Amino acid sequence: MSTDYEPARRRFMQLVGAGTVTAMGARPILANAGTGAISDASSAESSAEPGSGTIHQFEMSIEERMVDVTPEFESKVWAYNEQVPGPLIHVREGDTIEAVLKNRTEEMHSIHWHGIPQTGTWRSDGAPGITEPGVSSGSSHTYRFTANKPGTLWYHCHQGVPNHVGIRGMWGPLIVDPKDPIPLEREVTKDAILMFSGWNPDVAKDYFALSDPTGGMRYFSINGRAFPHNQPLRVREGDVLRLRLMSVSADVAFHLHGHDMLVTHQDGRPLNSPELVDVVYVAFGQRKDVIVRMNNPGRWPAHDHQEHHLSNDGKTPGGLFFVVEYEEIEHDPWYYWARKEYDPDFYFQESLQRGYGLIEQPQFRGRSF
Ligand SMILES: [Cu+2]
Repeated sequence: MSTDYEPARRRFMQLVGAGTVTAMGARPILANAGTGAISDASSAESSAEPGSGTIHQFEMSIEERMVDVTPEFESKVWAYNEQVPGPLIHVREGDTIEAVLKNRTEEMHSIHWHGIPQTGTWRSDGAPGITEPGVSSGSSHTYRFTANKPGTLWYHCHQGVPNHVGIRGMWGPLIVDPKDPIPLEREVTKDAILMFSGWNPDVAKDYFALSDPTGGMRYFSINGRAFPHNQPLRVREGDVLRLRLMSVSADVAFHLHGHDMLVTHQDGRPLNSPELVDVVYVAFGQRKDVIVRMNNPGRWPAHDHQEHHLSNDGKTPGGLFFVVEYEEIEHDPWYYWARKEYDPDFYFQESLQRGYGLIEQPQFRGRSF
């Protein structure tokens, strides 16, 4: 099997085996340190509490931005750290997160840490009017909690959810590496995050036109971009591919051609009976992890099987569709993406290898307007 990098988890397990879990081993490499992200692990030794993991301290902001879902369709968003999806937050089970959220928009927002039980820290659950007053325009709020549930989690605003989460991009991935991964997880050579959401072109330029704009969704995207404006996912024969499928505001009946997928985790937890499937349904808010042995070289469509998610406002092909490309297969000149400029981090493949803390993806930044 050929691997061009060591999965972060395997690296971590090696460190555990060697008894050298130190601040240096956990030091995150930030994709961009220019927008308020604080490197956490450099101070881990001084801030570690007995019996707890590393403390990750970082700042997050919310900004008004415009994003291109396709070259023909742009939408106003409220973007965590200027980007949609929001930045990757990657920690280990038992680590503590201390996030300072600064709201630079006119509207009230919050962060709900979806999947975190908030044991003893219910005031950090991020539900305005219930667990906190809400983070109003110009103010800031600190969330502090322990990531005591592992797996594929996510974070999102909990104010005006149908608008803010539904079509305004207020969501991002929260990956908590388990203390005790299942054996197959340790074999993974390529790890990818896919977040599925919808967009409403009728109200894209008016933040406040509808409190619930979800009924008019006519664009659908993976990590904020609709086909063909999204990206292929490249693998090599012998790779063990993990897809972390996350339904944000579009459910998905996900189908990968040419391979069966083993559904190993649901909502972060390993399943007692993993199932080998060729379609996997992911309900709203749900996450399912599938692990696929890449043993069938070719160029393979991967897509939602709900046809109404496969157009860009009626124009096909579009929506929740992409291609898994084996590197061994040369691009035919007639291939749809034959001359596509490749982004190797579109599915967070590289960001997931960058260590721990808050890790930004500059390619997902929206623009000012
Ligand atoms: Cu919000």
